[in-house]
Amino acid sequence: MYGLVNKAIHDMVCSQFGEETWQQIRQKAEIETDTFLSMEGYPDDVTHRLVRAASVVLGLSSSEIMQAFGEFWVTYTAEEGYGELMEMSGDNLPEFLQNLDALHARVGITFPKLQPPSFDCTKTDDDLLTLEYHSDRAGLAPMVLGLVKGLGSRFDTEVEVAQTQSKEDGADHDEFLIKYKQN
Ligand code: 1MF
Repeated sequence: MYGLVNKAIHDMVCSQFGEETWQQIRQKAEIETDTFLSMEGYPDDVTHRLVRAASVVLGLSSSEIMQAFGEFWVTYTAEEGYGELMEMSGDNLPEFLQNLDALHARVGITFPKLQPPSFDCTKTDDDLLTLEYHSDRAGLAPMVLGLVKGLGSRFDTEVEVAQTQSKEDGADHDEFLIKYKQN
């Protein structure tokens, strides 16, 4: 994944727990550098090692870390150079989720090493959405829970999100049910 992801993990840890905690996590993850280059591609393994190490050092599950990171990502990217991209992608939760593939297509034009996931969002009722998440990457479904919650905060929308299908349990893709209410 692009270094932007690892840089975001670094910035999240440092802002919430401080530099010393970051150094512990970095050492446990066996990572040599303190400066991830946003534009450079890194092996996915680097990100997974950071999540695992953070889980041990902070005493939280990997799933909790990934959810927190998903929430963080929404505000982080909006503030770190992708505000316009985020604004172009919708004014409310269902619209934004429907536009996620277009968002990644835009990023992919400039950054061809992007391996974008694909999201398929369907409105099943007034206040209900189903969200299919297709990714070549394994293990990131908990991050999607956080991303949806982060979008809820972004759009002042109350959300309840639950995973209803999991690739880990043999399903073809991950799927989420989202109940929402815009304030
Ligand atoms: O392949 C990748 O490197 C990659 C990185 C981040 C692919 C996708 C993403 C974003 N995505 C991460 C979780 C899913 C990963 C997967 O299943 O393969 C989150 C998508 C998302 C969902 C809900 C709401 C907002 C979301 O993201 C908005 C977004 C997406 C991508 C970028 C920014 C905001 C982005 C921008 C530039 C990038 C990489 C990602 O790379 C750079 C950065 C700086 C300079 C050059 C390239």
